Formats: sequence, C-alpha cells, structure tokens
Amino acid sequence: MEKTLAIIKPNAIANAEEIEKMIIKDGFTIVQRRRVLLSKEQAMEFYAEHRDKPFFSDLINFMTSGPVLAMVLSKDRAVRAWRRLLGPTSVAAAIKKHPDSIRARFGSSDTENAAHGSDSAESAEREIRFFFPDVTLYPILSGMEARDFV
Ligand code: YYY
Ligand code: MG
Repeated sequence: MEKTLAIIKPNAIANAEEIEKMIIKDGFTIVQRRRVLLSKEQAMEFYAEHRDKPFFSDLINFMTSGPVLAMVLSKDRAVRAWRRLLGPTSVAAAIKKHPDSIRARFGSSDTENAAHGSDSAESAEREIRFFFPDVTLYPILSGMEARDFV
C-alpha cells in the first residue's frame, strides 16, 4: 500500500478526533502517529522548498505556534487520496469547490489551512522520514505490500 504523510496543523488540533474519523471513514489506515512541537529550525527544514516565498515566515511562525499531529496514512494511491480529502491549499477555494474537505471545514486562512499532505510519493518518503526517522520503513514507492508491516 502507498503511504503519505498527514499533519494536523496547530489550528486544527482541537478537531483532531473529528479529522481522524474522516480519515478512517475514507478507508485509510493510520500506521504511525506522533504529536510534536516543532522548533523553528525543524519547520524551516520541513518547508525548505518555500523558503523564498512571501508567506514563509508566517508559515513557520504558525507551524511552531503549538503542537502538530503527524501521521503516516496508508491506502491504495494514498498520496492522491489524502490530497483529495484535504482539499485545495486555499481555504476560500476549498469552501467554494470542496465544502466537505478538511481544509473547507477546519481551515481558517491560506496559512492556517488545517492540515498538510505530501504532494508526491517521493515527497511522502522524505516527509515520513522527517517525522519518523526511527521507524523502519519498507518501500513506499512500489509493490512490497506483503513485507510492509510498518
Ligand atoms: O501542499 P500545500 O500545503 O497544499 O500547499 P503549498 O503550496 O505546498 O504550501 C505549503 C503551505 O504554505 C500551505 O499549506 C500553507 C502555506 N501557504 C501560505 O501560507 N500562503 C500561500 N499563499 C500558500 C501557501
Ligand atoms: Mg505542498
């Protein structure tokens, strides 16, 4: 099964139980979960690809403003399926086009958009290792389901 990284962001931690119910109802397995308070350095490393964007410092301040819940989700085509349940980056767009999505329901602005999802299988592998470096990971990218007991 493919895996992806989900993060419940600080503004949605109060809704974590409700969001986990949505995740399970959508057929994902939550294979790892960890509640962490990120340091500024960790948040900057995690979002390094956005370091030159105008929203970067707001994003780092927000992501370090309280605990987050990181989860490894497993499902067939998990990356795509989780991005779909998550909804678009922009909360306004999510409310308009995907009112049942997590970002539409629990997001409060484009920065405080409730949750994160990896954007590709390659990102998922890197992001899962970032939050779960101590876990033995079996191949995420392809076909090892039988041995995949993470
Ligand atoms: O992958 P996704 O989270 O949907 O969006 P990205 O374009 O990768 O941006 C990462 C993160 O940055 C986004 O979830 C919130 C924040 N952000 C922002 O604060 N303002 C924007 N205009 C765009 C993104
Ligand atoms: Mg992204």
